[in-house]
Amino acid sequence: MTRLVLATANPDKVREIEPLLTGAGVELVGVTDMVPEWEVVETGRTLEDNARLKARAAVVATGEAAVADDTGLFVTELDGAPGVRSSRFAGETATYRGNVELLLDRLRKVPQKRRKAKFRTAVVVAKPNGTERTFEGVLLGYITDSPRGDGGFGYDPVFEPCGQDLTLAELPLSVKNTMSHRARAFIALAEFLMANPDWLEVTDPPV
Ligand code: ITT
Repeated sequence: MTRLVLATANPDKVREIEPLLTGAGVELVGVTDMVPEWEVVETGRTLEDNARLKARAAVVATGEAAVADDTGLFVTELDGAPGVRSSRFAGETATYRGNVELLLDRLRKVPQKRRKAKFRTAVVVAKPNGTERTFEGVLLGYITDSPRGDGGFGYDPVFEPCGQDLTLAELPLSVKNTMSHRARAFIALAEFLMANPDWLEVTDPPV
């Protein structure tokens, strides 16, 4: 097994990501288990920028290769909001519930067929020698009228993937992990690592 530091402060994500990388011979270690005070201010303009900021900050803090994801919910009717600001939609100290309430309020008069949305995840894996790779995953769906389900996290109770009549919070994690934005991005990373088994070990500077 090769060690890879997981650069997130969100335990809900750790639970989802772990099963996605086990098949690729990767042992994930949470950055906050190694450096408890680890924290990153997400100042990037894109999901990729923020994922890179988190991955690089974890490389600096631990001296090891690290992976991070940044995810946003993009709602068509709201011109792509909350997007990169998904965690802070209802304010700097917003809770999952506060964000969901604000979203439903903004869409209060919007009919079902205009409630299209997508989750997008950018994953960046970074090594101490400066080499990086980026992967992405997208999930299309609709925002429901009210929250349903108590699985998942964040906006899951109000997101119904296309072709489903259950929200992501009503689906078991094993099903969310076959289709989600985050699953698609991390499966792409797992496939890359399986095709390039020495990639994490190589320490030469990039050319
Ligand atoms: P880290 O930056 O420490 O990884 P975070 O919670 O800030 O944790 P993101 O910036 O990637 O993570 O995510 C922004 C918000 O988007 C997050 O707080 C959730 O509210 C929401 N979110 C992310 N992934 C989600 C998912 O799979 N389902 C529902 N909501 C999600």
